[in-house]
Amino acid sequence: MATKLRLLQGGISVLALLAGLAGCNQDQVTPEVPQPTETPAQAATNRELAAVAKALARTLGTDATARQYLKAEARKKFDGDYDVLYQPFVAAHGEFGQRVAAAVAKDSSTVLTMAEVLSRIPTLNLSVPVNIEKWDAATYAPMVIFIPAGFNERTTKRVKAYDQAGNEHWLDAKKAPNFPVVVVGPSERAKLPVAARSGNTAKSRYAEEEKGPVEEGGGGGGDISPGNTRTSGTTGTTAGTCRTDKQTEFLRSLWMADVSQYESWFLGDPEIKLQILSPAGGGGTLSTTVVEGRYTMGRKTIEDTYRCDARLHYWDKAFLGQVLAYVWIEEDYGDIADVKFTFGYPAKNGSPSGSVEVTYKIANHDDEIGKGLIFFDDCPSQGYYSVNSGYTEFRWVTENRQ
Ligand SMILES: [Ca+2]
Ligand SMILES: [Ca+2]
Repeated sequence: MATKLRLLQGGISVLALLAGLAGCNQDQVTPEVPQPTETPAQAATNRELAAVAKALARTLGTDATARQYLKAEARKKFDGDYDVLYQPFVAAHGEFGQRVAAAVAKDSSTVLTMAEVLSRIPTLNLSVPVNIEKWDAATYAPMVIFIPAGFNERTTKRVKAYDQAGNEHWLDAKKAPNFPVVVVGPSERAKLPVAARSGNTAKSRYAEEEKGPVEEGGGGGGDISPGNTRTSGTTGTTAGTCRTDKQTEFLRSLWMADVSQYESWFLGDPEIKLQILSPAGGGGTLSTTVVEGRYTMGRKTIEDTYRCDARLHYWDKAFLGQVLAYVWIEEDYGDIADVKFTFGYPAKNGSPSGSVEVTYKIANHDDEIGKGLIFFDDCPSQGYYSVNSGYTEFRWVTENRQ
């Protein structure tokens, strides 16, 4: 998980927010609180991102046409969210890109050029995660925030925003403001690499692979929010008959108590990845990935119930065995590394205790929601599987059928 960030201290002036907004947003400027120390590398990255955010706020502030283009492009939701990749955008709006680059070059807090920033972050992304429909782009200059290196949904209390005059503001990291904000940072969804000349042809691994939600109608996969389940609380498993050998597993629904525990408002909708692994066997054989599924949905949808009918895998016990490991991740971005993990499990239903080992991939900024073992012969007693508790609880429902 990402290490924590000490937000840059010193010289911070909490100025009145933009005219017309000050009255309703005072409570969104949070008091200064001690933050964990950022590493020198994170501090350097944040200086670069701050220079880009400042340059964008300044340039957008003086260019109504660019604002209108940005709003129009974001509303296209090319990857399923209000995202616009920076390189294709400036390839189509060259003068805007040149002005941003000139503003970055003039900024004394960084020695990097915009071209160098883009070579390090080729999928640099602009998004308008909240209040885009309220945004009168012809007249309103939005503040711009950057996603700081070391950002962590659980611990970061506030994020820095710049207005068009270069003033700094602090926004609450937990609670979305009620005005539009432009967010700059690495894309959470685009595939690498993106060539500057490619036009707006970048692909999203989410837009391509998402299994759309389905209306409830026949079959399981019902509501799993606490208001709609028989009982709330932790879920156990009991020996049951929810599976038949040589049938297919489907993912029917997902639920989170509080999506902001895993994805802040300025990161838009959640990107949920499920990796199902067949554990390592004897003789040093490696674990193998059976399924790698990606699901995205509105923030409110998953806090209610996200219903889907996504095929996961065929379960033939003779081939896949009795147990599979589930790893749930909320994908952000970053460098990807292998994680080796050993799951222990107790004796149950007449079977002895044991342990299994799996190796899975996670990026250094991703949020691991949870992981656990799913046994063929164990069925969730509440009808759903669950990890964590309280605000961080996450539930899912599977169905085994022809
Ligand atoms: Ca996240
Ligand atoms: Ca997101």
